[in-house]
Amino acid sequence: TKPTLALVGATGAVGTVMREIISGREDVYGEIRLVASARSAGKVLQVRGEDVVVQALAPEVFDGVDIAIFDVPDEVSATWVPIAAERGATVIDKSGTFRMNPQVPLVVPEVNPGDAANRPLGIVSTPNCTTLSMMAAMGALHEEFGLKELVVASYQAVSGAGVAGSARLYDEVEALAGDRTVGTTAGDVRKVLQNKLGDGDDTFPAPVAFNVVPWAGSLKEDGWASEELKLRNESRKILGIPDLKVSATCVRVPVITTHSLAVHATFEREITVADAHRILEAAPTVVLVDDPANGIYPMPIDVVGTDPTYVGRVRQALDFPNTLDLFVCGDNLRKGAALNAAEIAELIVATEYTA
Ligand code: 11C
Repeated sequence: TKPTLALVGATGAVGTVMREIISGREDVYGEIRLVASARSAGKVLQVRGEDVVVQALAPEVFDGVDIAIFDVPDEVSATWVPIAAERGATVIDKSGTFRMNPQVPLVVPEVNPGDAANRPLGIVSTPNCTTLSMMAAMGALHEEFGLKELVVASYQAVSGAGVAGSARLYDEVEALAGDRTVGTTAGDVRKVLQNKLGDGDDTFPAPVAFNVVPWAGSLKEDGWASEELKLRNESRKILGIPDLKVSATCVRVPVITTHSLAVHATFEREITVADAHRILEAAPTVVLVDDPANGIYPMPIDVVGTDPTYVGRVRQALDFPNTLDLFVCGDNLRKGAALNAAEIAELIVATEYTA
């Protein structure tokens, strides 16, 4: 029989894309339940072209559920993922809560699909969208040339912060539009936004429109942002390189959806641009867009709404042996979140539910 699926967090930014993705891929599920906070219970949403009434998160909604995909805040996952697992569901969790738990596999199907089978707690985690943006590409390069070090700068879209993140950037752009002097004096963007939108919004620590904000996530020890540490720890776990050297700076940019990363990657063996092109071209979920003479490189405006990881600007670092510099883009709501979770679910269905 086909497994019953529950989508928890069905009304959020990722939940919305998740319903779309599930509806567009091969239908491997029996019943699909949509679950959200009590506030959204009773809403009718579409999945697979059918109307489904959203149920409030409660222990009973997991009875009879085979696979539950969670996309909810960390603290909600911390409480509810174990309840779903206890009721017999295999949980695929998008939050940061369980990712580094040694008893929870952290899976990117292109890189470490086998890890999904070993889940003593009944939980599989799916990585942070920033980490995910580069994993398919880096995994492919690592397999042949052995990755040793990553220095990364991220250019993160506002929808990484959910529906509220996108709403905030749209509001800011609208408030700033029309005045061709704004952005020419220190503090003028802040002033216009304060006047038009008021104080008190804390979606981001600073205006994102007409700006770049060198901050994503929460403050950790020694000035690191949580996103930067996640990039390091998660990359190590997914790639299976516990001593991978990683240093990252995460930056929020005025893009609605699609995270970009500038990656400086050092390998154990000598690697050429031609080697990298060959490997990336052969990687099924990677698209190589690397023809700068013709203005062809990966960019969020071309990537948004699509599934692959796009790689371009591949260069041999001039002063660093065995090192490539490259630019990666991935839709943070698709491969960065919903798609990876859907692919993990499909992997589990294919290996465990079909006789
Ligand atoms: C952002 N990457 O762009 C974050 C959102 O650990 O899954 C996802 C945080 C996470 O804001």
